[in-house]
Formats: sequence, C-alpha cells, structure tokens
Amino acid sequence: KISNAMQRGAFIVFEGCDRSGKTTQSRLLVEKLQANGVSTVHLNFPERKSSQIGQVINSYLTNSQDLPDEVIHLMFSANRWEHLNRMRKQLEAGTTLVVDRYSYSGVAYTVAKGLDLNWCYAPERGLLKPDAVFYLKTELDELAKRGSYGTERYEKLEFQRKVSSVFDCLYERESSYWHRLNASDKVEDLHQQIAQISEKLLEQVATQPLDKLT
Ligand code: NYM
Repeated sequence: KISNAMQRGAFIVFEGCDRSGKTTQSRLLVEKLQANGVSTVHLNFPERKSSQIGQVINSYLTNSQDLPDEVIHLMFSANRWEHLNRMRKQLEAGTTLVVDRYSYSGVAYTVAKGLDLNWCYAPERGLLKPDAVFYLKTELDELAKRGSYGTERYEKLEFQRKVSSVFDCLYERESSYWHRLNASDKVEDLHQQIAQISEKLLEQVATQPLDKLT
C-alpha cells in the first residue's frame, strides 16, 4: 500500500456555455468533497483579481477595454500559465482542484469568433491536463429560458450557439476524459452524477503522474 504522502489530488474541470450551471455544480462538488474530508480548492478562469493580466481580461469582458482577438486570446492563456506552478504544487501536495473553465473555454470562445482551432490550441500545450472534464451541455433555447444573458461580452445567444458547437467538436476529440452531462437535469441529479464520477476518479489518479496538454 502506498502511503498518503505520495498521493496527488485530482484535477477536475467544468466547461460549457455561459449559464450552463458550471458555477453551481463546481461549488456543490467542492462542498461535497470537503465534507468527505478531501482537501479541495475551487478555482475559476479567468482569474481576474490577483494579476495584471487578470485585470486586463476583466476590463475586456466588461467592455471597458477593446483588444484584438488574438491579443485577448493569448492573455486568457497567459492567465492560465501564470497559475500553473501553484496549481501543480497544490495537486502534488494532495489537494484536489475543481476548476470552473479552462483551456477549452479559451479555444471555444476564440474559435467562435472565426479564428483557427489549431492556432487557438497552440498556447495551451504544456499546461496541465485535467483528469476529467465535466461538459455541461444543453440546447441553447433551454439556456435562454433561464433568463436574459448579462451584459458582458459574449453573452449573446447567437454567439453562444457557435461556442456550443466548438465545445461539441472538442468533446468528440477529447472524449476519453470528458463527461458530457445534460445541463437540463435537476441540480441535485446532476450533482449526484458528478460526485459519483469524481469520487472514483480521486482513487484512480492518486498514484498517477500529472499529464500535460499536447
Ligand atoms: N472566456 C473564458 C474566454 O473567452 N476565454 C477563456 O480562456 C476563458 C477561461 O470569459 N464568457 C470567457 C468565457 C466567459 C468569460 O467567464 C468569463 P466566467 O466564467 O463568466 O467568469
């Protein structure tokens, strides 16, 4: 039996369109794991507060600053790179990370603007690869019923439709570690599905090395 000290945490990501329930579900999972005594940290990208890059992203999203599509794309990626070392240390120390959006949002939102997928993916190579991605997927009309979108950039139905189709492509490509879930399911039902998969995952990955996006 391998001692606890050698066990790493799991790297779990939530992806999906705006308003698909990622924030609700990632919080519920964090609460559940913590209640089970698992050391767990909740993160979300973009991480807007703790760096200058994050602050530029925030002002871009709230429409107070304009930037070329390529520039903001690279800033979203840089924002992940600037948190890489801390994330790796936490995982290696046995902490599980539950992350609301990651590289796939980076790719999906920029490809939806018309940029090339391979170009968009390139700066993500070398970042940590999640052990699992929960893709919360639903019909866009269903999301629209959840009330009007907010005022941030990208929060428009037509744009979200494009984002959604890129997520579908990514799912086809990455399906070995993606779990596509029906975001229209009841909050509690979804949570049960996610918790069950995560608990198994925690055991499976504890002694596996961390992987990188290639
Ligand atoms: N977004 C998020 C991107 O365009 N690229 C990225 O790499 C990431 C992580 O930021 N509409 C977009 C998607 C969202 C917006 O995310 C802010 P949130 O989860 O609403 O704070």
